[in-house]
This record gives sequence, C-alpha cells and structure tokens, in this order.
Amino acid sequence: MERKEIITLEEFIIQREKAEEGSGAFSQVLRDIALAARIIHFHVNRAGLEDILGSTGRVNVQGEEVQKLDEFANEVFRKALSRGGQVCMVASEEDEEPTFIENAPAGKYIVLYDPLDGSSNIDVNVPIGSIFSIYQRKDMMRPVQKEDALRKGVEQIAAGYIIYGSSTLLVYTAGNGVNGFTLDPSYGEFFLSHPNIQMPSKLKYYSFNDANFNKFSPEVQRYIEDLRKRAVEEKISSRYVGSLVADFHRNLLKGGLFMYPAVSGKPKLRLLYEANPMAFIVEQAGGAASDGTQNILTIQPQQLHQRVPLFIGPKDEIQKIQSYLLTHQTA
Ligand code: P6P
Repeated sequence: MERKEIITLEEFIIQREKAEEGSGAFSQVLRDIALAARIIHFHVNRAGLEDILGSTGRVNVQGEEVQKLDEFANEVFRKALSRGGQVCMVASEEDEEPTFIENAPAGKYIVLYDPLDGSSNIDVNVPIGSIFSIYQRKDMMRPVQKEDALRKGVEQIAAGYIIYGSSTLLVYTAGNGVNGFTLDPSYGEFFLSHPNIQMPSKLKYYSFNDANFNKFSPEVQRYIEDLRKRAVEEKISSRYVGSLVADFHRNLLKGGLFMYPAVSGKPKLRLLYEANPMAFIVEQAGGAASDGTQNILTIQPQQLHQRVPLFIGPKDEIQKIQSYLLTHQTA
C-alpha cells in the first residue's frame, strides 16, 4: 500500500512560503494561531476535570453569558498573536473594541477571531471551535485604526478554524485551496491529514435550528418545505449540533447545507469572524455562501459585531436558495 507522505503544518507553511516567496511574516501569524490552538486544545480536553466549567457570571458584548473557557481562549489568542510581532491589531467576538498590539505597530496583519464558538456546548462534550480571519493592512503609512478591520470578506488573505472534537483539526485556506491538519497531542504537532479539501456538490445533509422555523421569512419557509420533500427522494438527512464549526466541518467534508436565516427579521451570526472566514473556506472548496441575496464575501461591513443571515453549502444549492429569496429582500 502506498505510504502516505507525512508532512507537518510547519513543513507545509515553509513549503508555501518558499513557493510564494514570502517574507516569513504570514508564516509567523499561522504559527501563532497553531500555538493558540494547541493551548486551547489542552484545556478543552481537560475542561471536565478542571474547575474551569461553569460561567464567570459575566456577560459579553453579544449579551451572552461568558463561559470561563471562552475568556481563557480569548486571552490565549490575544497573547499568541501579540508575541509574533507581525499582527498590529486583533478584534475578537468577545471584546467590544479591537486591541492594538503595542509591540507591533508596524505589523502587516490584522486578525479577527471567535476564540471559542459554540461555547454553549462546552459542558455537554459537543465539538466546539475557534474561527479566524486574516487581513493585510491596507495603508502602512499611517497608524492602524478600528476601521481597518471593516473590510469585505473578499479581501481576506487567509481564514480558518480549529475544531476541538474527537480529534483537534486545524483547517485553513490562504487562497490556494483548503487543507486540514490533525493534532497529534503526544508530539504537540499538527500533521497534514486532509489535503486539498473539496466540498461534495451533492447535498447529503442540511443543518438549521428547526425550532426557529415559524420565525423565518415566508420565502425561507417555502424553501425548507420543498427541501424536506426532496430529502426523501434524494436521501438527504438533517444534522444540527448547534456549533457552527462542527456543523460546517461535517458539511464541508460530506456535502451539506448550513443555514442560519434571520429569526423574526434578526440575523444571529457575525459577519466578520463567523460568516466571512467560513465563506472564504467554502469558496476555496468549491461551495458558496450567501446572506440570502448576495455573496457573503461582497458585503461591506459597517460595524465590528455586525450580524448576517448565513446560507453556506454546495454552489447549486445556494443558487437555488437565492432564487427563492430574491423575490423578497429579507432572508
Ligand atoms: P442556536 C453558537 O452559539 C453559535 O454562534 C454557532 O456556533 C451556532 O451555529 C449557533 O450559534 C447556534 O445557534 O440559536 O441554534 O442555538
């Protein structure tokens, strides 16, 4: 049997840096993220053992109860990205305002992240994840400012997530395909396990919170009713664990549609550090992402914590959804 080439994340990063004649600055940002992932992996896997479960009693900018692990993961990302000297500003789902990195005012990169998404699943052992989005600073001639984070998703230079599940996987794209790396905790090393991920074009799963059905727009309801009929003939199953990274990762590998439409007209998921990174990844894997009427990556953000409806999956399915919804301006 042909022996699979074993390549570490570090070797992969160096290969890509050489191929693209990079300076090494972007590679350092990826290393910083991989370090954060290893630290968070360790604590997520011990969460049940350490007195880290349960809430801090604090509430974050989204009005959600902050779990101790959320707060910890937020600190880990900020410290890891500060150490490398390449990142001048970070913005987190957990923080109202961005953080300007003192020791890297000349850093070329801006990183937006959700340090631990799906945190309501921490206590029940459902996979959770970290999501990140990387931009290059537009103007190096002036100090970086908050508005430099309000960029269209199409300007991302890289995006990825870490899923802390049956194993810990780091999946990312830098605009040249999507690759997945599995952490071997005994070595503390990520190994290339999912080269050049492509989303199957056939729908095997659909994922949405059915409890919200009566609060979706009539057009979304009509699409879902027709999808349910197709499910029988096309052998499509419903799968929804309430953790975006887990639901998205399964759909990316197996072929599935994830949707979080506006509920009573209100969208939930965040544009900058949930929808945009997943949209970049899915496009690189042959899929598509929309807010119901336009490509997620073309939306011009107005605020840091802006929310959008999200429909993400195989290209044909997203086009079908847009044909249902374009007759009505809200999704
Ligand atoms: P609901 C988790 O809080 C999250 O932001 C995503 O990870 C997940 O897809 C969604 O919200 C789940 O929301 O309303 O179905 O519990």
